Amino acid sequence: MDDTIAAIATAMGPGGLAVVRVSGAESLRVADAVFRGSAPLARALGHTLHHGWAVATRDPGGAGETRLDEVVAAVFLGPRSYTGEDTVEFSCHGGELPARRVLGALRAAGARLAGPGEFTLRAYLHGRLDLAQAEAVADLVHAETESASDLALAQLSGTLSRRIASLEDRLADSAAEVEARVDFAEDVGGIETPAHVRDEIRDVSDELTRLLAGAPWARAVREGVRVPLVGRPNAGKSSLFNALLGEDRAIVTDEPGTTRDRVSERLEISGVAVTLSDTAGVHTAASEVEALGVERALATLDGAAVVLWVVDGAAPFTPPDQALAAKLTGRRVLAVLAKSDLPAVATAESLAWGAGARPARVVRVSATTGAGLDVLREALASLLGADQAGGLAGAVANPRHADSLEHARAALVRAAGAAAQSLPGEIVALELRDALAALGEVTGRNVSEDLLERIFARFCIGK
Ligand SMILES: Nc1nc2c(ncn2[C@@H]2O[C@H](COP(=O)(O)OP(=O)(O)O)[C@@H](O)[C@H]2O)c(=O)[nH]1
Ligand SMILES: [Mg+2]
Repeated sequence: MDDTIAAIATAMGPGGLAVVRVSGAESLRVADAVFRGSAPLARALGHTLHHGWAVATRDPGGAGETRLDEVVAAVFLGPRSYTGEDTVEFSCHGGELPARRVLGALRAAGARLAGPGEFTLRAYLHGRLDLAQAEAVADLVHAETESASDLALAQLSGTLSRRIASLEDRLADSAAEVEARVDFAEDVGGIETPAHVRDEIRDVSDELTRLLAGAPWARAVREGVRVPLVGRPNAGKSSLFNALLGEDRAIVTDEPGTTRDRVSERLEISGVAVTLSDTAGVHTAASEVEALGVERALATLDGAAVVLWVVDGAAPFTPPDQALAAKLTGRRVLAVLAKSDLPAVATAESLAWGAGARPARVVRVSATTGAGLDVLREALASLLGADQAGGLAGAVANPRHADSLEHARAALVRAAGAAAQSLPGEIVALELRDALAALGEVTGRNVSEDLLERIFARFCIGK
């Protein structure tokens, strides 16, 4: 962390501006080797802008300079900078070459090319952001809906971190108290865990339960979900796909088996980026191309958040429908009785499964009239967890965080059990320390190098 790093912070390609960032103990010296303005940047105050030229030395002897670009240098002095270190940001003209050449000159002057997320990693290592906040930076960059962006901003501003940190503080107090009683067992009345500590353990555990209840929805908002439509040929999948997208995208015909490959489109449902995929009808395929489509349709089920099982509501429910139903066992299924504008033949009762599983919801829709589409969208959102979620501020969107909180909660359940059975205080304390360590994986009070590496590998270079 002692060296000085540099990278292009903006996306490559033609554009208005391109920003090259330098950070580290030597960043002002390195920047001055490249910058020609009215005064050296080393003399600048923090949070100031300086117009000038970026130059490259023409030969190793240092005789003569070539102008690379006209730039504005922004100087931030540590610790009041993004990374916490002295930082210079050169705003270059947009396009790849000016920024690339300025970066080259900075490297020639001694800066090292930054790795992915290394500026943010430094912000974390210097205590400018905790780990959950640093991860929110990447979430913000990757957000595809306004809700995902709001969620990331709330996490970046520390809403989740504060909730977890306060739980950490409370558990640390409880653990210290239990440990003190163990150490001075004779003085403070034996091994009983006091009632107020037991209450505290239960309260913290309840708070974790509340946080985790909203986690599936928050994750759906953060990452988006995949929702495949499956069903027999002619059930009305492509029509529904089009109706949900509000445009004609997939081919609709009267001839069964026309959709031979899947067609995917993005849409937004209650702030979640949903990748909807229309698939070939699942049945015994007549041709080879079709068989391939059917195979792919079944493959899309893996990793799908919810499967939309489309059944022709205007036709009898048949053994092939039943066969498909069996393939859906164990998935989270939203059944759609399509063509509700026609007289109903198949009903919610007809959707009897073979192997014990049942659709979570059944909704009647008509792609032709649009009836039921809103109910379908709502049912989908509620299956994704919208019902359990409170607000998105302070929500647990990152599965890594959810795993750690789950771990902490399990340890607290064990701690409460041990306390209830009047087991030795050492055991209660051990479980409390385990819970604390798990919470520390979220805020970063307890993380390995390895974990940090994995987290920051997701970042862009220059962030
Ligand atoms: N009346 C009515 N017909 C529909 C509706 N949805 C689909 N269809 C018709 O059912 C047939 C098959 O539809 P399609 O979407 O291609 O089914 P897929 O094979 O499951 O993709 C076509 O003739 C559609 O016009 C609907 O909501 N109402
Ligand atoms: Mg189709």
